[in-house]
Amino acid sequence: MEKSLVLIKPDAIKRNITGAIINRFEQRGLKIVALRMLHMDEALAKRHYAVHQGKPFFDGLVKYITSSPTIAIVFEGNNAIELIRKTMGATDPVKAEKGTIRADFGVDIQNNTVHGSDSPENAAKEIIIFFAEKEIFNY
Ligand code: IDP
Ligand code: MG
Repeated sequence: MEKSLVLIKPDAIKRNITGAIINRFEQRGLKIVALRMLHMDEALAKRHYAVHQGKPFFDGLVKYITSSPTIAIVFEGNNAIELIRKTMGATDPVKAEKGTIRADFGVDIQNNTVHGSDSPENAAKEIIIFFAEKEIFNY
C-alpha cells in the first residue's frame, strides 16, 4: 500500500467544493488515513513548494496557497501516487483530460484545485510537513 499527500487548495476551499473533491478520490478506492485543515504560512508554503523556488510563478504560488485555509489529506491505496495524479489531471485545467478534477473544477493553471505528490520520495517528504506519525491511522 502506498501513501500520498493531497492538498485541497484555496480556490476549492473558497468555492465550498471540498466534499466533491474528496468524493472523487474515495470513489477510486483511496482511503483517508490522515486529515487536517490548516492555514499555511509563508514558511510552510515555501517548504512544501521548495522545488519551484526561482520559477516565475513561485511568488504568486506562495501568495495563492496562503490566501485561505487548505485541507491536507493522506490517502492510502494501491499505486496511490499515480492513481491520485490521474484523478487530478494535468496541471493546467485547459489541458486536463475530461472527467479529471482539474478539468471539471480547475479555474486556471494556478488555481487548479488540488495538489498531489508526484513520486514516492516527494510523498514521504510532503507527508511529514503536515502530519506527525501518530496522526496517520492504520485501519
Ligand atoms: P502539479 O501541481 O501538477 O504537480 P507543478 O508543476 O508541480 O504542478 O506546479 C505546482 C503548482 O504551481 C501547480 O499546481 C500550480 O498551482 C502552480 N503552477 C504551476 N505552473 C504554473 C504557471 O505556469 N503559472 C502559475 N502557476 C503555476
Ligand atoms: Mg508538482
